[in-house]
Amino acid sequence: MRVALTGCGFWSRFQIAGWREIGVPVVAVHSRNPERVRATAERFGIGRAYTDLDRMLADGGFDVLDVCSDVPGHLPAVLAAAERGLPVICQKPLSDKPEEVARMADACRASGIWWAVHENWRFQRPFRAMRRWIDDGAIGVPYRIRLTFLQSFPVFDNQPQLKEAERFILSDLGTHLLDTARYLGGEADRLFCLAGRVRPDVRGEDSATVLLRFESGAHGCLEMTYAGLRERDEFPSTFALIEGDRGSIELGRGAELRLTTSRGTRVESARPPAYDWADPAYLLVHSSIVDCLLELRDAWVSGRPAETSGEDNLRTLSLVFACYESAERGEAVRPRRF
Ligand code: 89V
Repeated sequence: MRVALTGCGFWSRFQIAGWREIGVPVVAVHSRNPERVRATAERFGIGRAYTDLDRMLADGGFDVLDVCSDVPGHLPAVLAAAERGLPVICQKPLSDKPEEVARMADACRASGIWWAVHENWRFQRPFRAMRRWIDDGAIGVPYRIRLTFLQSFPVFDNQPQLKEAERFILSDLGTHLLDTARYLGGEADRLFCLAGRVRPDVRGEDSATVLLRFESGAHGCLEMTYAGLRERDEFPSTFALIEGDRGSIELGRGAELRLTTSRGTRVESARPPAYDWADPAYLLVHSSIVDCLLELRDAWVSGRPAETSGEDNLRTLSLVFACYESAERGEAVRPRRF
């Protein structure tokens, strides 16, 4: 498998390092910004650098296009790949606009390409361990899943575009949490969301609370903010509590998991490996890039849909857009399928 990558912003550095970590070469790189693409190519010793996406696609010599640009760049890149019948991986969220997501889905379905979303949150080590325990029946039948991401981390220092986004936390982070909620609890058929802007210097909503009803009957509760000020903050950790009829799993600071049943509490660390290319401030997230890419590579090589295939991710995005609709209407809504 050989990859071409478009987008040379903050995230691409870790994405390219992640591909290298699993032995997949990035053979060509594109950005409309000539300095950025030159710097990225030099940094990673990539021979082919382009400022024209169509040119890179026309030159070929790779199997998959990895779309690692800012959100507004996703639509044209995914459409261009679909038009050429080229398999494509796109960063989450595909878009913050349902009509753009529908266009991408239509184009990928019509061309019949293999398409996937780089949705790495659910690949964080603690969530994989939690899911194993649930599948093993360790806590019986889950009846409530709580995910909490309450941060004061200056996220805009590295990703200034998030400060200007009309749709912010539900689209950027809510996508991750809703996807992880699906991974842990299955599909949700109804939700209620409250969203608001706390910081006056941020354009979109920077705080949200979501109540979910899973098809299983379990309840979900997701809380997220970047406007937090707490004594024991820990970026980029999601804290979690899953309650079942025979026990519970708690995820706390330092990726520490606590499995409690009638026999007592078992404590286990789910700390990720510390890759030397990862930013220590983002370790949990950056290390999950590797596990996500491994799944994407294996899926592509064996010709099966990825765990986070485009089709699968549409279900997550249905929940994200349902959150915006619910917050606007002030009532519970059912997610609309793409
Ligand atoms: O992973 C992400 O999507 C990032 C961050 C965790 C900083 O929100 O944008």
